[in-house]
Amino acid sequence: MFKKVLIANRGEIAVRVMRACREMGIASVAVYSDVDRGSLHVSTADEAYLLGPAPARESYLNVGRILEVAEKCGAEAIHPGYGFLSENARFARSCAEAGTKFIGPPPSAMELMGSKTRARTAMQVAGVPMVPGSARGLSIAEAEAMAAQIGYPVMIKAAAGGGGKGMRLVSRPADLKSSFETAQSEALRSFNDGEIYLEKFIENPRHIEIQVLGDEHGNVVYLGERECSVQRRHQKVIEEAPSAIVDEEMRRRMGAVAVQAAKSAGYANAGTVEFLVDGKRNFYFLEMNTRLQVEHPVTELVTGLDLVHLQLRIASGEKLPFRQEDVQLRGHAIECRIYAEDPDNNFFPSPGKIAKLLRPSGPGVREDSGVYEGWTVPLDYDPMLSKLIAYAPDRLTAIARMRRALDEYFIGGIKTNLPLFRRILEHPDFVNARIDTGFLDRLLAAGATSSGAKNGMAEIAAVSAALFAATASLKNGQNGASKPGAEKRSDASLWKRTARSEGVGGE
Ligand code: MV4
Repeated sequence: MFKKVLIANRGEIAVRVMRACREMGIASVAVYSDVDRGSLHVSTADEAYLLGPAPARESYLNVGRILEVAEKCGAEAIHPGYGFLSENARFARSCAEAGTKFIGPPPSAMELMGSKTRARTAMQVAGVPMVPGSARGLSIAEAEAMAAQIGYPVMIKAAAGGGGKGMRLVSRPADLKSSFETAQSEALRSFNDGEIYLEKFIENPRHIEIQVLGDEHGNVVYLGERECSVQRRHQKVIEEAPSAIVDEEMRRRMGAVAVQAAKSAGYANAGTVEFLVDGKRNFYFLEMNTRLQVEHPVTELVTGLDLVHLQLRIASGEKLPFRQEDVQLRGHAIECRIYAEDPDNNFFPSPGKIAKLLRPSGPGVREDSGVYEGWTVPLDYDPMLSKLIAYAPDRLTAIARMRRALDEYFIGGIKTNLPLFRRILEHPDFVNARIDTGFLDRLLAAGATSSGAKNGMAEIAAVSAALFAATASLKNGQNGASKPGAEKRSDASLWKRTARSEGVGGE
């Protein structure tokens, strides 16, 4: 096993990886930018080195400087976290050349999955179910012919894209040419690669992904699915495991496909195979993410595995310590991504000083955080503060637990999306697992967040009705402790409640 690992990231994921290192007796090395001197990941690490100025290009994306630090401090391996350099095959190659182990898949697998058309071709050959469409880049004329053949609406996508970038929905033949041209120039601008392909449009799909894990000896297992349909602008907001629509038989089929996809790509370490699932529960390969994902904790909670421990063991050459039949799913986990952003102002980033922080804990609650009270959230990076994860024996109890944990959570001094989660978790469609990738947009279109004083009577009635329905179905599930409408608590009333319980002394 490695004695020292450098974590080329910041925030909650850097802290998460350092915790695993500490548990395994591995020394951890933080790197940081000028504005991150006082960040939590710096004080969590055993050693820390300055990379450079705030802009990511000069700090967390600065390959030369990161490898120089690894060399100087004697780190044998680099964990890239997610984002930044995590899916950069050139970085993985540079690590190998510098004699430092990149904790992730082989660069060849990262390259293959980085090109959506190359990935589609390879996955098709491997027998992975695919949305009808092209397996390679197309000209406008070819796209028009293919769209006519598979039928409108179609989706135009950039081969170098992913995560929704450079994507266009085309509803009728008359729009194809201009959409193609827009998507192509956008792709050229963003990725310096204008390759465009086309797929049949799947309406209001669910986004369900399978976690895979492979060692460097050819063994690959799947660790169940994550339901990631609650998202906004291709940013996931809530994830859960398992998915309410995946039964054992569907899980086995999706898992077998994901393992096949990973094996045919020569994959090793942690990876995720993303699927679109249509209204008839048909699933189609979308893309493969070659990194540890933000939402990995929900899989950890339902499998009882520690994915970062396993990543470290795999990278150091160990075989997978269990077989597929040893993997058992138990209970239900839900994750909320807590952001410094203002849900009442179009989710505008809201960096600033965290003046007060009350964190949730107690049974079945995990908080993976990168912040502390008194810290100032910089405006230079993604404003995710923490992930709140609730775990319980079943979905409705996990929802109740998450609502309780959200009520305990108080982040003062900056705007956060906490009120949005309170709203989602009491929505009857969420409670009943009637979610697809359009769920959150529909909810947001229906009205302002519950914290706003601008709610009209109709909105209040709608919220009350939703609350009542949610509470009623929670009661049907199990605990009937709550009165309809009784659990609506604002940040302010939380403060009052806290003050009161402190006054009474230990409630
Ligand atoms: C699609 C689709 C419908 N049909 N492809 C969005 C992110 C990118 N990875 C692929 N995406 C989609 N591709 C076809 N053929 C709908 C989406 C999509 C989506 C996918 C996953 C999660 C959220 C989404 C939100 C809107 C659209």
